[in-house]
Amino acid sequence: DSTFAQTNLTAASTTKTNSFYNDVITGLRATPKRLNSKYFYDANGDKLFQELMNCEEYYPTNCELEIFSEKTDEITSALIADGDAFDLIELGAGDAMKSTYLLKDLLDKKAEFTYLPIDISDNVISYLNITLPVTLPGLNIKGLNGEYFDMLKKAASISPRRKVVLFLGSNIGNMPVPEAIEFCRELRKHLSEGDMVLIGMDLKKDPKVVLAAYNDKDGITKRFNLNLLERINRELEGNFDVSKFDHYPTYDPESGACKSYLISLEDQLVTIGGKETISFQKDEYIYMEISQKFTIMQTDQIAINAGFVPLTQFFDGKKWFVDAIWVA
Ligand code: AVI
Repeated sequence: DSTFAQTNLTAASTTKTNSFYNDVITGLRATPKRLNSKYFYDANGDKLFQELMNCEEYYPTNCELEIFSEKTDEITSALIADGDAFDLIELGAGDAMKSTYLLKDLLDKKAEFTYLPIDISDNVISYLNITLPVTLPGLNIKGLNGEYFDMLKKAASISPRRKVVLFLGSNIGNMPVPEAIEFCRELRKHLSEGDMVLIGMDLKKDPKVVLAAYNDKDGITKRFNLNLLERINRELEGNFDVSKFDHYPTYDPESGACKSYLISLEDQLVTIGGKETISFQKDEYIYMEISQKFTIMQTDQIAINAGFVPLTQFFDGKKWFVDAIWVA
C-alpha cells in the first residue's frame, strides 16, 4: 500500500515538475520574456505572501477583512438564502483567515453546510483539515487538493446540494481581463441555477496607493518576485544570480493593470536544468504578474458577461475593495 502511495506521489510530483519546467522554458524563450505568477507559491512564496499581507502598504487583505468582520451577518444571511443545505466551496483557500469569519457565523446560525476548501497546495489542505475542526467545533470540512475546476467537478459528484463558491482576495485580478471573463464563464458552467459566487475584487483607487502596495518599502514584494527565480534554482537546477535582477512594478490608472517585472541589471546567461541557456540583455525584463484593479461597473459587466446575475455588493469604509455576490 505504502509503496503504491509513494509511486503515485512520485509520479504526481514528476508531472508537476515537468509542467513547471516546460512553462518556465517556454516563458523565458518567448519575446518578451514572462513567467507565470501561479508559480510564486511554493513554501517560501507562501511565507512571503503571508508577510506581504501583514505589511503596511498591502491594503487588499485588510479591506476584505474589514468587510468580512463588519458585514458578517449581511453576507452570511445572503448566502444562506432560503435556508436549504449547501456546500461552501472556496477556491484557493490559503489559511482561510477571511472565510473563518463566515464559517463561524454560519455555525452560530446553525446553517446546514459543508466547507470544501480547494487548494493546489496539499500542505494547505492538510493544515485546514486538521486545524479548522479544532478552531471551529462542529464544522464539516472536506479539503480538496487539486486544480480548481477538477475539484469543482469532484465536489459536484460528491453531493447534489446547492453550491456557494468563495473566490476571495482579488485572485481574479491575477488574470488579464479577457482571461478572467473566460474563467468566470467556465466557473458558471460548473454551477447550476441558483448557485452563488462570493467574489472579492480590488478596485481602482489613488494610483499612488495601488503602486505602493506592490512596491513596499521593506522590499517584501521584491523578494516575493525574486523567490520565483530562486525556486527555479532550487527545483529546476537553475543558476539565477538574483542580485542581478531588480523589481519594477507599474500601475496604469487608465486600464487598471498593475504589473510587475524583473529587470536584468546586466548582460547575462542563465542555465536551467543543466541544458537550457537563456540570455538576458542589460535592461531586458521578465513580465511576472498582473494584479488587475476594477471599476464597480466592470465587476457587474464581468458577472453578466459570464452568465451570472449580480445580487449584492459589500464595500470597506474607503470603497477600495468589493465583495460581490453573483447568482448563477
Ligand atoms: C494573490 N494576489 C491577489 C496578490 C495580488 O495582489 O495580486 C498577489 C500579490 N502580488 C504581489 N503582492 C501580492
